[in-house]
Amino acid sequence: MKIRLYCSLWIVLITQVCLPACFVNYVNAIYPNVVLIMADDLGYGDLSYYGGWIQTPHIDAIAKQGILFTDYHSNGSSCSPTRAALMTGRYQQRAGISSVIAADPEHPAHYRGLQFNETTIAEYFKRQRYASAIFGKWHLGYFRKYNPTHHGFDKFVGYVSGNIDFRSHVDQAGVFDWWHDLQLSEEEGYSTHLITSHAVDFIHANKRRAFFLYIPHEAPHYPYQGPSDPAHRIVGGEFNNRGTRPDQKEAYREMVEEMDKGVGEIMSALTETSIIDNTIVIFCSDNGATALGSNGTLRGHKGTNFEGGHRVPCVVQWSGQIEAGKQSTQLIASMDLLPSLFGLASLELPKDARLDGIDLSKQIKNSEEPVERTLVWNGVAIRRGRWKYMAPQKGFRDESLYDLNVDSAESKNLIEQYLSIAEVFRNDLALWKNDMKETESPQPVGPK
Ligand SMILES: [Ca+2]
Repeated sequence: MKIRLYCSLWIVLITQVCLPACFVNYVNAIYPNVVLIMADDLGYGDLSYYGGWIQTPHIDAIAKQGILFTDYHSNGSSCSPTRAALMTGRYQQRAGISSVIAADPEHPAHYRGLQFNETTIAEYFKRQRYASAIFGKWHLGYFRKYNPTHHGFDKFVGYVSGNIDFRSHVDQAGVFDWWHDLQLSEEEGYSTHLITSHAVDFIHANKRRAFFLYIPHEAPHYPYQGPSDPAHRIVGGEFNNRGTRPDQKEAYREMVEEMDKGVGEIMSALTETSIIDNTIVIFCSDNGATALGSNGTLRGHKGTNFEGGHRVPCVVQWSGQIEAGKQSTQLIASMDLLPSLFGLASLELPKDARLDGIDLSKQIKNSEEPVERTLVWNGVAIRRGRWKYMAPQKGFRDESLYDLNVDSAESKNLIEQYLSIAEVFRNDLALWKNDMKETESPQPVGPK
């Protein structure tokens, strides 16, 4: 009897104590961590490694150690749409988030958010027993019910609106907006520094298990405040959204430089914890730069469907797995990151995951030749191979067709010479719009 009792105790001890520990180590040894860092409104011509005007040695180092994409695109040309696509691996129109979720409670779009029929990248990773966290900007719903902790993230520190004062953490509607999970919470500090320090702490706390860490930075979105600038927004107050600095361009530079230092701290944390070789690090932007930043030689800026609105930097490092110093011309978008990360990690997505994004892990990891695919922006711009067709849209009454292989600046409208190509694209856009309309998640239009 006693022997049987001792045996039972040993079985309990082994299953309750040893197995979970063994399992955690097993997970860590096999599955890579993912660190996804995204800037806000950073343009194609802002970073030094893209030939830009701001020195960003730490982001450049990711490109030098890994692969740089010259034809990466944000799914949207503004914040919320790109984030919806990034989170779901699908066109943002399917989530009913085709435009920015507004800060103003008088605006119907204030009440929109990521609905619960959507499955997020954090939820897909969670099913694989990954730990997950988001530090920074959510912008997929103002209300508690839309909080990232309800969308697969174990931990959230940051803000739910489009931008906040970097010091007082007040949004542009004059509402305090700094959260720790589901609670509004005072925390002193420059938001770029806070985002970085929470990310570094998370890396140290989770170094022995697989994790998905999403770091959506505020920089260099307005208000234009450098790390030494004081707060200028107060709750319920009146203020200029863009800040008080007379030299806004210089503030913009400081903001990018400070974010770059933060990237360096995150890379150091991965090195100190000896998990750098088992971690995929991605740095990208959520849409093109405003007129204050630079989109290089590209036409247009944030909010437009020209390349300057959505062709943005993207670099990926996975030491020992991705050969250093590579470049790729693969046409790739925010919504491809979900399936590509699963491809890189050799993880299977559920069979019923109906993604629009495609697995480009072979182009990322093995520098395989680019594959041809079609991308659509806002239902009015469509790209396949070298060609980009633009339907008539706000500010542009005429259709246009550009050959991006020779004219990435979209300066020569070739539509009269290639009417048959335009006709194919016109039909493709009509089919795409019908598909989105049929599958679009309904969104609330008011408080109820
Ligand atoms: Ca943005």
